[in-house]
Amino acid sequence: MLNTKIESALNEQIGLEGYASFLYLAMASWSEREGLQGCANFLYRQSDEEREHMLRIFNYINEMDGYALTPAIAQTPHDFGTIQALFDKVYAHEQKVTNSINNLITLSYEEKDHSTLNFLQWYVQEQREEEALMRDILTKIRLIGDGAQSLYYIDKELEKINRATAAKETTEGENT
Ligand code: OFO
Repeated sequence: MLNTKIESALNEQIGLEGYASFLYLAMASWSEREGLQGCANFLYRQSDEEREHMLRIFNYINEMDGYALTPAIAQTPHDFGTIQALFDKVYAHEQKVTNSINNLITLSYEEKDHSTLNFLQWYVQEQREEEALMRDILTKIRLIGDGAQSLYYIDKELEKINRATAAKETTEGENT
């Protein structure tokens, strides 16, 4: 059973994961329109992943006899300027999500909710990996350069990262 403070904090987290899913979907669409199919594929997959993160919390709340609520999703931006600006935004959002997970963990400690503490450990690792991945992408973009002629190489690099990430997820899925 969840206390109401934890239940509503988890429902807020659903909103953040849901927004991330829509934000990455908007970014995928923008990338596709810019002819950056590798970036688009990466972002479509990230968007699906965020939806799964959202559903994981949904299932947990209801399993714990709480009530998972569908969130209101704010309108995402539709114009991202440059690929570097886009990934700066992704990284900033991931940091925001990490912060929110940390606050949830602090609350779970305060409320002595060991089940939720245990449940949130998966997100701690996930956020660490996602932040590292986004930093890695930003470093590559800086190294390759953000100019028009560099975009082709950035896109190829993103396609490679996308394939590697998808393969890693498949392996992890088979082991859980
Ligand atoms: Fe849900 O992991 Fe990123 O935000």
